Amino acid sequence: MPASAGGTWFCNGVLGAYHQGREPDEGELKLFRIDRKIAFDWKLGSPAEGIEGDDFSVVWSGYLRPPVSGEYTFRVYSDDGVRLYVNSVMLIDRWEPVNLEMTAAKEKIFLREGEFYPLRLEYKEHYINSTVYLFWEAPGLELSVVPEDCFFVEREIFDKYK
Ligand SMILES: [Ca+2]
Repeated sequence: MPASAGGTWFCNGVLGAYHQGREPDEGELKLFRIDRKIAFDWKLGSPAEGIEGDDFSVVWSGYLRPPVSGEYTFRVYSDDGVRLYVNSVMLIDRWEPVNLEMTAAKEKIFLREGEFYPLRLEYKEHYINSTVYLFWEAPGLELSVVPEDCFFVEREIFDKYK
């Protein structure tokens, strides 16, 4: 459902910038698209047509809107590396290759129900499996994949890349 804050309208989703190459800054930008959530198991395959299944990277950006107020712990299950920023705080820095591992944030972060917090998740795949899931938990909120209705992007971005 669309929502507004500070005169800006938001729609559900998160913007994925897909690159061929392990480093988003150095790789070739192949595709922007709106993803509904960050929960992908591409296994040996490719995330999209025109992108090879090895040596790619994705930067997701948008907003999180928490369903409850409290101290959140984020976790990413991935293969390979990830860096997570919430409200511009770097919570996970695990950029080396990993094999299907859950990585917990170094610290908790307090988030208020119903507010929009900037999200940035950088992900890279070296080879073989490619997998990435974003989880959160908080008091009163069980450990779970962050659900679709808690991701937002500005409506202009949604309309351009949906
Ligand atoms: Ca891999």
